[in-house]
Amino acid sequence: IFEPKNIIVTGGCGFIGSNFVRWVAREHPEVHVTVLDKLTYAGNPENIAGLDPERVELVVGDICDAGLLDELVPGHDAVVHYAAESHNDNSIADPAPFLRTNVEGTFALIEACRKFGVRYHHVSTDEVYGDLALDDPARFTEETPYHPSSPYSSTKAASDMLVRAWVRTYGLRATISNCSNNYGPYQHPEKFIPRQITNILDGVRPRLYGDGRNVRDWIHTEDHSSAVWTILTRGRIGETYLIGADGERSNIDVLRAILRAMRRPEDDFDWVRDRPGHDRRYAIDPTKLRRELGWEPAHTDFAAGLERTIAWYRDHESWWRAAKDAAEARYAAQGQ
Ligand code: NAD
Ligand code: TDX
Repeated sequence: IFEPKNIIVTGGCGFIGSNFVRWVAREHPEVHVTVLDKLTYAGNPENIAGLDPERVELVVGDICDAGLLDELVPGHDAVVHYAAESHNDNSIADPAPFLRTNVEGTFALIEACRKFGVRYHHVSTDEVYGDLALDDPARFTEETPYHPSSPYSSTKAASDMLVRAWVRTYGLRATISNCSNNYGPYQHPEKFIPRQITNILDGVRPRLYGDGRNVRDWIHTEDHSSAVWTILTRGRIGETYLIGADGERSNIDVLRAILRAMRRPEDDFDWVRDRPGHDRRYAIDPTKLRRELGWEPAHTDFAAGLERTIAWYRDHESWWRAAKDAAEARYAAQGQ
């Protein structure tokens, strides 16, 4: 068992990274966290506001900045890498920042970890495996071949491959996790669930892509955080672990659940242009993580998690308003 005392969390001002930072501050108060975040449109320091400044420190900077990493990484026992350009629709409109942050940024981090002998955990996505047919009983496992579809997922796949090569060639002490779709508070309003909740709060009809039958495997972000901590501290070096909580749902079912919970008619939404190359279905088989490391998700009641998420957005308009208006302007330009 690895007991880190001083960790760097990249992207710790984003949705999932900030959940991990708050989770560590709550569950492991003996650990010091240095957040390294560029504060792009998706990063918000409010996501980690109010935490003890003795235990959580924010460094604003770019993971691609090798000089900064040379200063920052020594003295830490682990880097947990969440920072990324994370939105598929943005990657279709303009892939360049995805290549830079997701591929070159990962390269800079693993080089720094190699140089200073630091443990590395790589946070990735199930989208690297491509998609499954709706009627296919199979789910993704650690053995599924890589087959990414979008500029976003292909850059995440490339970053995973770099990490695997650094493990094998240089003996980098690394683990990789590939998680399914997260939901919960602090998710950027460009993403499906918060976009529809905030549309309804604004009196705007939700927007469903294509035929709405695409399936995503939903997990609460708290469960993703506990899984990453489990893998960081007890995972075997060089291994990949899939993270999922048996949460497969079609987009139209999720949208109807949001509409019901917000007391709107179930057909009160608009069909819009489909996402080009739109993956049909994602599904995770989390057996390895459960059997080998004994991890279990705690937030498996999706309806209850959705209710709490809706309540959070209702109570935090000042957090999402500016980001929402900017995201909707981007969508309007794409006819979505
Ligand atoms: P997000 O877009 O909400 O946050 C990304 C964060 O990274 C932001 O704080 C941003 O400022 C920061 N960042 C971006 N480029 C940077 C750079 N060059 N240098 C430093 N910081 C930079 O993303 P998220 O949804 O929280 O996703 C976090 C990670 O989890 C990503 O690696 C993503 O691929 C992975 N992931 C996400 C999901 C999901 O459902 N959202 C599922 C599985 C895996
Ligand atoms: O307005 C919308 N209408 C709609 O039907 C939006 C924004 C999305 N969708 C659909 C597209 C997807 O099938 O909803 C589904 C979820 O969309 P996103 O929230 O954009 O997520 P997805 O593309 O599945 O990717 C997410 O999960 C895997 C994260 O954004 C990635 O970072 C993660 O790797």
